[in-house]
Order: sequence, then C-alpha cells, then structure tokens
Amino acid sequence: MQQFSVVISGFDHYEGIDINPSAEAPRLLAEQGLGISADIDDPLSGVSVDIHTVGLPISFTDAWPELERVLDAVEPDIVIATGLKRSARGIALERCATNLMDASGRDDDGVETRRTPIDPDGPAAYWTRLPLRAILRDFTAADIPATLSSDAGTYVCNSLFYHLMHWNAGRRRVLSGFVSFPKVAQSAHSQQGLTLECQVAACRSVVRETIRYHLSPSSEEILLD
Ligand code: PCA
Repeated sequence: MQQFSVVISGFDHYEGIDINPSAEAPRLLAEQGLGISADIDDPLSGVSVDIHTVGLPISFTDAWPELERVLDAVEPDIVIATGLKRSARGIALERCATNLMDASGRDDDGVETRRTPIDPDGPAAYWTRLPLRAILRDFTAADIPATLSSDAGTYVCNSLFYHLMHWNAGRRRVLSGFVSFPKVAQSAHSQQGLTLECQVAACRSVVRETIRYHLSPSSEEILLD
C-alpha cells in the first residue's frame, strides 16, 4: 500500500473573525478523512494517507519557523498552507508567492511591516507546483465556487507561502502551495463566503487531486513547471 503524508496548516485566530476556516476546515478534514474507496474507479484506491494539521500564529516572525519544525519532523510528501482572505468570494487557489511584506496593520506580535522584502536576496516570486487546473476542474464538478489567484496579499499568509515555496525549491519530490479560504457563511444562500462544510469539501478536493497528481503527474495540470 502506498503511503502519503500530508501537512495542512492554518491560522489559530484572526482578529475580528469568529471562525477562521483555515483553522477549522483542515481540522475537520483530518477528522472526516479523504473518503478513499477501495473501488478501482477511485484513483486513490490502495493509497493510505496521514494528515497532520498545524495551527500557526499570525506572526511574521514565528509562523514559518513553527511550520518548518513540523515539516522537519513529518517529512511530508504534500504541504497545503491555508489562510483566510477576507475579500474572497470563493476559494482562491494561489498561483504565486511574492517577496513582499506590506501590512497596513500589525501582526499578533505588534510588528508593522511596510514595503519590505521577505528575503532581500530571494527571487521576486515563486510559482506553486500544485495541480491548480485539476483542482479547479474538480471544484467545478462539485459546485465549489473558486478562482485562480495571483497573490495571497502582502500580510502573514503571503509571507508564510513565500517561505514554504523557498523550502520546497530544494525538494522537488514535495508538492506544496497555498489555498485562501473566504469567510465562513452560515448558510449556502449567504451573499458572502462559503459554508464550513463546503470549505472542508474544498480542502478534501485539494488534497485528493494533489495526491492523484503526485501518483501520475501530467504537465497539463500545472500552470508552469
Ligand atoms: N489570513 C491573514 C493571516 C491569517 C489569516 O488567516 C492573511 O491574509 O495574511
């Protein structure tokens, strides 16, 4: 049986937000599982998956080192970092992490970071290698509203994403990326956001499609390589 190890990160709490879907959706997914069937029609049949979740502080200084500690301990095949994007209407599949911190407010440590590179010697941006097109196709089939997005903002989410992509650059076997969730809506008819149930389904689809792609990569499914 083929074994996969997946780390999914989220953020513990976010000021002014009752439920941060990036904390709840990964936790519920780990509880509920990926719904892998023994049926041969399931591309993941015969695969066993361990999901590790981690909640991170909203801190430019501490978020990445905390995630890196988990990655060192788990040595995962796949890493999905997630965060809340207040302005998002649906799920935003992030294409690239940019080398910029430019926060209008302070992080949880009280640090204000204006127009500063994350790594003064690093590239301007990194592309994710997650199979975003395959994920988007699966979302469409499951009626999950989503878009491809070209930036995860300039706050802690983007900074974490950039560090993760830098870490991943030296580890081609690992696939990693960032998914932004919208606010949690109370009902499917809400004008803004998506229900937590829908966000868990999205998280499941991201992990399943990424494992499928890991098992049998196809160049059509990624944006760049
Ligand atoms: N979203 C913030 C940080 C934590 C979160 O869930 C961001 O957009 O950077």
